[in-house]
Amino acid sequence: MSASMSYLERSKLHSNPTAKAFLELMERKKSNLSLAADVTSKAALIELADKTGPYICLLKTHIDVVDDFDQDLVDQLTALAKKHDFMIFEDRKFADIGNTVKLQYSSGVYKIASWSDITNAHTVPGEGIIQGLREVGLPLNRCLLLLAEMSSAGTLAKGDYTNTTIELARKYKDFVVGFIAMQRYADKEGDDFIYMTPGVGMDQKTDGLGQQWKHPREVVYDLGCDVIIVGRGIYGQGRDPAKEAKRYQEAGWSAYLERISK
Ligand code: 5BU
Repeated sequence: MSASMSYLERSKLHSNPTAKAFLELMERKKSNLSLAADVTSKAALIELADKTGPYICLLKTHIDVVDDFDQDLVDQLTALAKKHDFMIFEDRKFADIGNTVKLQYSSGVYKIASWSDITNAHTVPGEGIIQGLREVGLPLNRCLLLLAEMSSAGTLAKGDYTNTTIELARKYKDFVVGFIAMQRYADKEGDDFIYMTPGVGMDQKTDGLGQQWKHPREVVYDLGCDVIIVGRGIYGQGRDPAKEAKRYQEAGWSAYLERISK
């Protein structure tokens, strides 16, 4: 697969049903924007998801930062996902041994596997983490992104670590559908990974805590990534989330159209 193929063309060739549905959704909605909804109350999260819903393909959550989390929040978010046609990605960044992540993914307060279409994991523990998550997620038609790189200054996820992560993704292709990455990597025969990139913002470069923001065009057109993940650029202080979401959707989509017509 090449960076110049459309999401729709890629969806036709993709073997993972959730990745296939996600690529179709992006094309149908003309959106490669994921909202990073890092707010701490249930009401704020629901309001933000509803306001930005028309413009996003993916709602990215950190469900453990919500003070008043309950099952009703999950029910409301999944109803909004249906209403606005987006998927849900719990950015859980699992990082433990296979047996533990199985429990963390399926059980506890959040029961992530029961509602989150996509989740992600570090590869620090080795391939057991993928095997554990896969045992829970595959029967539920879920899929996984591996953290191949991070957006933050001084990240240790680079070089050999990133290369080994890519090899692990190839080994578990039925469940691993892409990466959190800062660039598209060279494809091998049969690869079609979805590249999701955080650290995207049009108005500021850094947040003083290590985050580094790039322009959507740089991420999608220059670096070949598929999904821009935007948080504070959309809901930060003084911003109108619907207006900003529309602005990021347009920037991300026009960079994609430019890329596939290269
Ligand atoms: P921001 O407000 O646009 O900076 O939010 C970025 C989001 O992406 C936030 O939820 C982070 O936890 C998440 N993130 C990131 O910023 N960098 C990374 O490498 C990874 C996730 Br992985």
